[in-house]
Amino acid sequence: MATKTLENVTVSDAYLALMADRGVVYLFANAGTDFAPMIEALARAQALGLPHPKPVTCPHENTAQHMAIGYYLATGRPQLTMFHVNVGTANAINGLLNAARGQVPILFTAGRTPLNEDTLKGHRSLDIHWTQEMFDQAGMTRESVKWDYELRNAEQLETIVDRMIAVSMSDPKGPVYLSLPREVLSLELAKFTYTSPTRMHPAAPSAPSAEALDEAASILAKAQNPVIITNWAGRNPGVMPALTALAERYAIPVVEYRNRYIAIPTHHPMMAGGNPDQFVRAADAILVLDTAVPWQPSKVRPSADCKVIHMAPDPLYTYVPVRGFPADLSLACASDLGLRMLHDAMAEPARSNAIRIEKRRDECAAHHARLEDAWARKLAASRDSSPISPSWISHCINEVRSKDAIIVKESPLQTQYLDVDRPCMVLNPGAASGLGHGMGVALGVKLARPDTLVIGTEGDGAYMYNVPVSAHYVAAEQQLPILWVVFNNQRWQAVRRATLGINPDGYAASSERAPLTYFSVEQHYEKLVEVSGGYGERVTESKQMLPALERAMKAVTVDKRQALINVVCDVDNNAGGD
Ligand SMILES: Cc1ncc(C[n+]2csc(CCOP(=O)(O)OP(=O)(O)O)c2C)c(N)n1
Repeated sequence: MATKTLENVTVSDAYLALMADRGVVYLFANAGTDFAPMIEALARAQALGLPHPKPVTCPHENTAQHMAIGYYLATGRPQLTMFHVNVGTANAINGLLNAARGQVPILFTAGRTPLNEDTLKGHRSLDIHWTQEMFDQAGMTRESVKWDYELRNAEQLETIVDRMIAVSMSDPKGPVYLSLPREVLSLELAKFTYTSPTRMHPAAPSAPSAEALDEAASILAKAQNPVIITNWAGRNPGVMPALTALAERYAIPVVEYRNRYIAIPTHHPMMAGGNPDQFVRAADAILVLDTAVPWQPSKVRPSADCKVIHMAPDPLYTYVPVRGFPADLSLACASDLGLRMLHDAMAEPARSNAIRIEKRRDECAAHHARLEDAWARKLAASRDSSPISPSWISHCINEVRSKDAIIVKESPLQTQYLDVDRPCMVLNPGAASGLGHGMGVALGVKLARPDTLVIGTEGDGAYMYNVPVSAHYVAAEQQLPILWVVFNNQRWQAVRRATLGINPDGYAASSERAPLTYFSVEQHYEKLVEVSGGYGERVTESKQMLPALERAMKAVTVDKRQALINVVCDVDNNAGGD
């Protein structure tokens, strides 16, 4: 067993060395007085050129948590964040909820108010060290983390760091929380020895049992009208090739209902759009792939004899208290692995259904052609519309982007106009819909992939939740030239839509200005990016859209500055509400 030894270090020094040894590259942080020993350790590591996670100063916790999510999505590695005691933890909880519901492994840490009033190095020295103390600081996070702990001493440091990483990276992945008391971080150690490389690895992904797999394969292979419904599966980069191959071979339509990631290419004939209703009604077999909510039970239900199969790392979504979708069979596995196994297992039972499968192939292609036709008609109508339509903005973004661009969606962006053809090209990781996720995610992706064009799309409401001054600051400081596009419809359309959904003929419906759903001050978001040296433009007419995007692209790709296009636009009239 190989070991490494550090001499004359603090627990903070040892902690940073361990994290670096375990492959943690960045520390996304927002500091406070609790960080004093950690900052000293970071400064020491920098001065002496020792391995350590590189600190990224995030002026707001929301930026840090979501950068961690973005960096994870681009690398598949666990990410480290650290915040100021209870108050920093509180500000970071929106990001925690998105990470938890999106199964993102974040090592979410925070300082802990000094425990001692006047003894031990690191003891209390400010009034806040009393007023910020809580009986159970981790309690704030407990419903959304897989594991939490408070570091007690140096002896357990290696076990705790390794356990955090192994737990968070095991399926279903998710955040863990560690609080770090100032006295423990300040402890001085003559010697610290640890195992390197680590001997504690995450659990290998699970696979369905042979019996369950055969049963699922038989149901899907023999079905007359099967459908696959997904919205999150595309977050696993292995899903798009596996799903496309399975859907193609057995001619099964794939509905991407309220898709946060995209699991099948836009123009694939088995891509059946975003509305599951007609498919659910007609289905005799449904595969719900990594999807917590496959349809709205108040709108549609499968027939009584339709078999419903769920496949996901946690197919029962045990974190949701109430979820009553039928589940004749639930396969707990990584979705790409499960799909590949299913593909092979369906070959034999599908033989007897070959005629129906071939007929279905034509039906799916015809359905897809109708979708393409409707998308094209909508786009043609939006080309010159005033105010600018979200379809036109989406199309123009697709026109100017480079082939390898990654697009982050926290906006009414219409993904059917993006010609998606590869995994994880579009990311919408606000799994809990905690708004304020898009900009941090875009920053994290760009940090991991500096040579890739990253486009962050924001609704105007969403943009403000991002604490944009914080996000633009990080973009400038870390030299992350991102193209930002704000869909500025001067309202919270999703909230308005939900209001009308409950009372279609009510007072709110009869007013364009129902309380708490609109912004009445003309907002010049293009000026906000200038605060951090970025390029900003405001666009109000459709024909300005492409030239403005081209100028912004030049700022991003040639001048290496972030750029923001503030597009004053219409509401998106075919999006679902959050
Ligand atoms: C942190 C947080 N607060 C409030 C909400 C509720 N909410 C959902 S969508 C939405 C409006 C978003 O506005 P915008 O980004 O402009 O998009 P639009 O709805 O206009 O398309 C709000 C306020 C939320 N999801 N998250």
